[in-house]
Amino acid sequence: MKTQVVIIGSGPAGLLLGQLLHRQGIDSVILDRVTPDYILGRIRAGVIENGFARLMREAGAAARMTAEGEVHDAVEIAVHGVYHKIDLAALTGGATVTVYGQTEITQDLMQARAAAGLPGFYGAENVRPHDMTTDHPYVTFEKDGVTHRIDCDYIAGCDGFHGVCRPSIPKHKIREYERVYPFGWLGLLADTPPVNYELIYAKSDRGFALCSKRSARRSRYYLQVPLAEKLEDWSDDRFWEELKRRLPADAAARLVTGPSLEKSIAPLRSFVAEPLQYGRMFLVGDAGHIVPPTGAKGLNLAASDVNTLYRILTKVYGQGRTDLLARYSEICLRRVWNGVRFSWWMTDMLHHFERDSMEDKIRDSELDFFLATPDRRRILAEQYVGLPYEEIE
Ligand code: FAS
Ligand code: PHB
Repeated sequence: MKTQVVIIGSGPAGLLLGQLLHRQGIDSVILDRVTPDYILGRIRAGVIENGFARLMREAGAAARMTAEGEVHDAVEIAVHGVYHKIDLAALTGGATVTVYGQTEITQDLMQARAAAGLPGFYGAENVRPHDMTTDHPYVTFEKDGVTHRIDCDYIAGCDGFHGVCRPSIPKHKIREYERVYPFGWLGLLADTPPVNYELIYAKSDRGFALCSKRSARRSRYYLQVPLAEKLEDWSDDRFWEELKRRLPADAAARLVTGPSLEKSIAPLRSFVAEPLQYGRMFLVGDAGHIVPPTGAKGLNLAASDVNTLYRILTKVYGQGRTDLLARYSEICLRRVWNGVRFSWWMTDMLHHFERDSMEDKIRDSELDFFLATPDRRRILAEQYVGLPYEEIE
């Protein structure tokens, strides 16, 4: 088999890239080691920056997001029961975010790819990139006991944090930066009406909580829990009682509880690999970086990487601009590090690390400082809605 770009990973990054390349007449084959249903069963992100929404429209996969996504012009930060509204649109000259689940995005992109009849292999085992530093890289994989080879011009490593692409780069050619947090997020999805229209990021003496949603009928909640916490120790009732204790009184009083559709504990880490490329292989999204979800940046940084690679490859194939290939990592990393810093900052200010320690008191003071005036809230708002994408000249 031969194609122009092999995309390893059929999560949002791989699917969005494949769709955008297709719209420019660039062929790709997408590989994933699991099934589409398994990918759709992973409950993850919920907040989409405008840059991501624009790419979905450019990919021709935005109809449902436009119809069902909720445009939000504010978020609430509740500190020990007191609300502080972050008026995103007013503070940023009109920028907003869209609340629309990653599962829906992935489904929309899968349907768009299928409708275009683009090739791909799910259940692809032992996927391996080869000869990335030559002009003729290729990828091998096994399917139903048969080994396949796909020759290509470029490899897009969209295979997430636990994928095969980043580890295939020689250790002396890559540097990794990591910070692991001493807690995780226990998430719960339920078919109950959300407690609030705007998202609520709540800091309390008992720990952080987040009230989000997937629609007017489906809620998504998170609780900060110690890393050692076991999912089986968290009944639905225990989750709902703990959430009420971390929310402002009015929200706790009106919270509608119900049976969980999904519950999971996600560890929190900040991670960046540098550079995000090796020869003709490019790391995209979680394959190259991870952020704690407090800033709603993980999925959105994947989208900005996709934007950079898509625009570079369009100029390579359309104008012979192969000079741009060497700039992929540098361009992506500028926005990635901004996202890593913002996500760390939000996590640091809103979570409890060591109670009543000097560090915790300083965190409280930093949060109070940045919530105190519109100019300071603007610093948070501009990063939450997403910094602009860099032009590819
Ligand atoms: P993904 O991990 O989504 O997709 C990678 C794909 O590659 C997968 O389908 C996998 O099966 C495939 N793959 C892996 N290894 C392979 C191999 N060897 N061969 C073939 N295929 C392979 N972000 C937010 O903004 N907000 C959140 O609330 C949030 N919550 C999260 C919760 C969890 C538990 C996790 C893990 C992440 C969360 N994220 C959140 C971040 C998440 O949304 C990611 O940023 C997003 O999934 C990134 O998309 P991809 O880069 O496509 O990687
Ligand atoms: C979500 O809805 O899953 C979500 C929203 C905002 C975040 C993190 C997760 O910051």
